[in-house]
Amino acid sequence: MLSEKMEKALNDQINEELYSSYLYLAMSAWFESQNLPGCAAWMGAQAREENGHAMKFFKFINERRGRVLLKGIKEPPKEWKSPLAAFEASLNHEQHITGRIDELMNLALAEKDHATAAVLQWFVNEQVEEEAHVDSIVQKLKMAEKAPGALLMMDHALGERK
Ligand code: OFO
Repeated sequence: MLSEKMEKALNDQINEELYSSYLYLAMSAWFESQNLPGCAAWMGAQAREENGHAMKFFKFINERRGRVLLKGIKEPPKEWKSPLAAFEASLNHEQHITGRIDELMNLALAEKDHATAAVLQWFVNEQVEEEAHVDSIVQKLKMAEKAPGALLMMDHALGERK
């Protein structure tokens, strides 16, 4: 059984994950408008992955006989100054999510809720991977700013993401 406090915190995280998905979908739409289909595809894949994160929490709450309660999803931004600015915003967002996951883990440990802690451990590892991945794209985009043509090559490479 989930405590009431944990159930609410996990429901809030479903909303955070759905917002993440919405944010990356908005970035995908913006990249399409900038004629960067590879970046758009990368963000589209990211949006689907975030939806999967929301569903992991959704399934877990149900398995623990909790009640999933969905809330409204905040409107994401529509524009970014540059491809670099969009990926930097993505990195900031992932750092925010890491903070949220850490808080959830603190709560699970304080409540001695080992089942929830085990699920959260997957997210702790996932956040390390996500932050590292986005950060490496940010670093490459910084280098690409000084090399004409490099952005198009990066766009092509990012479009290879499955
Ligand atoms: Fe990007 O990891 Fe979920 O939110």
